Amino acid sequence: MTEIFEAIKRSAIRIKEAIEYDDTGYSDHHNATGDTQLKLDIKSDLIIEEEFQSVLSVKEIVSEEKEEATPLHVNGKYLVGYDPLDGSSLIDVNLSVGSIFGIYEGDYAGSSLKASVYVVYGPRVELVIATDKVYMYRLNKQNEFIFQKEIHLGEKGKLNAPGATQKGWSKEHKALVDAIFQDGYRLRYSGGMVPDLHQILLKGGGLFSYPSTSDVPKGKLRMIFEVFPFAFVFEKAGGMAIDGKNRLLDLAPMHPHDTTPCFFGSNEEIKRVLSIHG
Ligand code: AHM
Ligand code: MG
Repeated sequence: MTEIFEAIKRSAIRIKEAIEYDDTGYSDHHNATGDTQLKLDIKSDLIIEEEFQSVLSVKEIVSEEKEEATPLHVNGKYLVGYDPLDGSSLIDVNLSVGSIFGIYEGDYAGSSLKASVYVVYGPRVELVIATDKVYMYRLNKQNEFIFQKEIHLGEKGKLNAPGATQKGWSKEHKALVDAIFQDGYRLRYSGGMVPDLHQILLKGGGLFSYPSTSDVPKGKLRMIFEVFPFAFVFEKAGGMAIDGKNRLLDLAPMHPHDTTPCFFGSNEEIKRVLSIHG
């Protein structure tokens, strides 16, 4: 697994440079979900593919930016699902973005996830690895990721990050979000799931939701590349991650780009979601 983490670190350093200096414009291509790809989405995807090509333990990779999986090493043990540049439409307004990786064994079910990693490209570059615990690193001037601390969620937090188009929310969901704000929670939502979830993790807890809505009944966020990796991080940090009713890591996608409603948070907030959506 270490060689996979090292490849992710090398990719992150190259992607950081691309974000800082490359053209932020759109390409002429679309990804499997139909989004027009930025030149930076395509470049980040290529960087990661290149770095994994030399990692013999990687059997196959599947990216948010590609329709199908790409086989790499027949005798490899792991499958890696990744979103090379999540929230990339925020780059032109200079907000933080991220890369997300899920390291699976056997198939891409939530229960097959062995580790997950995410990188935040913000004022600083930070990398979080979840295995048995959740470890945070920060990039220094010499381009080394230096260990900072373990991440633990409190039982209850103070932040609320309610995603998706509000006019498509169900009545129950709207009532839940209103009630949470009434209890004094503060709104924190940038539109980038990596920095939004990183903030909740580092500030001790809260709730991030991307529910089912009238326009996207199965939510927007993809299981393999976004939802499962973060569900793993939240559970290992002492929190919970559900689709409203079920534990997210008990789900399995039928297709690489399948999405699901999702709620990530500390235990009190997720119990509250269960009492309404469950
Ligand atoms: P992307 O993978 O196309 O960048 O989309 C994913 C992003 C997440 O980072 C974020 O949480 C979500 O889309 C925001 O969506 P919305 O603006 O609908 O709340
Ligand atoms: Mg994404």
